[in-house]
Amino acid sequence: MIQPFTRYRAAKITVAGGFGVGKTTFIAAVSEVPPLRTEAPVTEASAGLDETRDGKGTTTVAMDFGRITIDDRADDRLVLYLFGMPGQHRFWFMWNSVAAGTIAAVVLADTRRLADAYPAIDFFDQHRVPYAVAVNAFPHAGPVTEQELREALNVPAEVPVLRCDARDRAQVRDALVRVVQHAIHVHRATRSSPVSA
Ligand SMILES: Nc1nc2c(ncn2[C@@H]2O[C@H](COP(=O)(O)OP(=O)(O)OP(=O)(O)O)[C@@H](O)[C@H]2O)c(=O)[nH]1
Ligand SMILES: [Mg+2]
Repeated sequence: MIQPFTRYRAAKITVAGGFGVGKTTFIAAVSEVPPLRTEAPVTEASAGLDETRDGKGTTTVAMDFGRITIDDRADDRLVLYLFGMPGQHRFWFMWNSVAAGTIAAVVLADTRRLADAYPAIDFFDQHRVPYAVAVNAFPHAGPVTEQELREALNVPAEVPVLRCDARDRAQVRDALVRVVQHAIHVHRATRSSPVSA
């Protein structure tokens, strides 16, 4: 219960990355409210437009939304509002709207197709939004060291690169805490402003 003098803080976090990397899964794993999804079937009619991967039958066509309370002390509460980007190229025009006002982002990456993370990394670099890269745990992904990941993704040393199974609530929560800590550090150091639509 919120006490009379609870300090209530809220922040928007964006979850991005390539098609089918686990953005919708990541938000659903951790949300304390039923997540809002905008999934549509990948149909034959969209053959050649929609990508298909790992037998994935649906794709996000607008955004995902969820919420998690991170800091839940009696006098201080931090709630994160999670917005998931659509991964498919034809929906990238929505990224500005979905990310508007975000204080930080998680870019999900799959080691089998790291290059799919580049557009999201470029987007947050351009908008000066602090982000962490979370490498997802897909089967057959193979072992890759953090150094190899950093070189392949070309992210600077200060950007956190973590491992995170998007299906695991505790790992997703840890990734979010880490990106919030990183964002606080970056915002203090640079006084950067949120994305404007
Ligand atoms: N093994 C494994 N499967 C995962 C993991 N994360 C996601 N998946 C699976 O990958 C599939 C794609 O996940 P989605 O969450 O729909 O991916 P998305 O990034 O939202 O996809 P788009 O919105 O279409 O770009 C689902 O079947 C998930 O269960 C993971 O860490 N490990
Ligand atoms: Mg999705």
